[in-house]
Amino acid sequence: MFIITASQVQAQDAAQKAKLANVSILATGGTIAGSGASSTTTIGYTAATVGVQQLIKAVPELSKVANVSGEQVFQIASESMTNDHWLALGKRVNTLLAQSNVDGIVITHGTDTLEETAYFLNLVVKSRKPVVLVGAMRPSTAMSADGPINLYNAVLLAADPGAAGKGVMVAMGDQIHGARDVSKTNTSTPDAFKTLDLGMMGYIQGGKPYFYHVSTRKHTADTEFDISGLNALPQVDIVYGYANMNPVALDAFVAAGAKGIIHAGTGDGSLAAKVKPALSNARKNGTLIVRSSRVGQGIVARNGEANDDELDFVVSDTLNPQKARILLMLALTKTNNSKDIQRMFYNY
Ligand code: DAS
Repeated sequence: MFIITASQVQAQDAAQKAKLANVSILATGGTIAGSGASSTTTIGYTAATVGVQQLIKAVPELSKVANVSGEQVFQIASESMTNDHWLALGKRVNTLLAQSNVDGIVITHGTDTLEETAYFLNLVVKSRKPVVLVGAMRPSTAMSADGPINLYNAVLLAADPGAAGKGVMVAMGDQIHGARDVSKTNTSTPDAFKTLDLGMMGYIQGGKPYFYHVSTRKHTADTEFDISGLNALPQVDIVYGYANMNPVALDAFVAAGAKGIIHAGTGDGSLAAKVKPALSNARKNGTLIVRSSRVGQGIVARNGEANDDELDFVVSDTLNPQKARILLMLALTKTNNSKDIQRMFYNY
């Protein structure tokens, strides 16, 4: 009969742990940490109520794919995420990734602004180690909650050496998306996160990631942006284009001190006749203007729907308005030169 002693079991456990990657889970709130009145409550629940240790305890399988540690950095619904939250999170991520005992990071997050936090981190993380954002479309108390499997997939992705150097990723619904091009495309269904025209990165299947695409744009270790010395980001606001639009919102943002404006225009970033003079005046008074589009897919072409050279505007390329705002905020921490900023929109 083969008898194994307690110390041999401990030695085996230690050997097993030594083989696994160390993944830090940073929890910020959201539906993945949400709870509802019953198992059929998939709307009208409360986001950001379940703590990080409970999230980890609910998925015991995590210990088979990584040595995980949990940290509650915030506990908010992500529609209330602010620049201050982003700066604190970005600095914490960079501090942890600089440690040799941290191999990857998973951030649990609300889905409403998950794509924005992911893109912000894609521009400020100074490491090639994997950073994966994950959320859920159903609260933890719901029947067929997607949070546990999404968290399991996110941790195994962050623990996988093949995930290094690919930029910040989003793991939702068994899919791997790149931070730059993913967006939430549905208010409530579990398949809400999609990378439409530009293609998602791959799948997570049977406990393994499979990669098919990587971004051609600069990110993470190649970034020129540094938030280590920043305590605030320049104010940049978004005006939304629509039929019968007027310049009231634009004028109010400029009067309130916005350093940049993202114009989420109709079509190819078109400017309504009533709004163009106000945009041009704002630019002449020093506000940086970026022409983006409400459409969500496609290139906003320079000198297409407006003479950007003459107006001294920047175009957002394929970045949606909410991501263009993030890049412009970081760009304005380095320069006010519109040509240099346009280069950044073609690089990131
Ligand atoms: N309010 C949403 C948020 O926190 C809930 C969610 O989908 O995560 O983003």
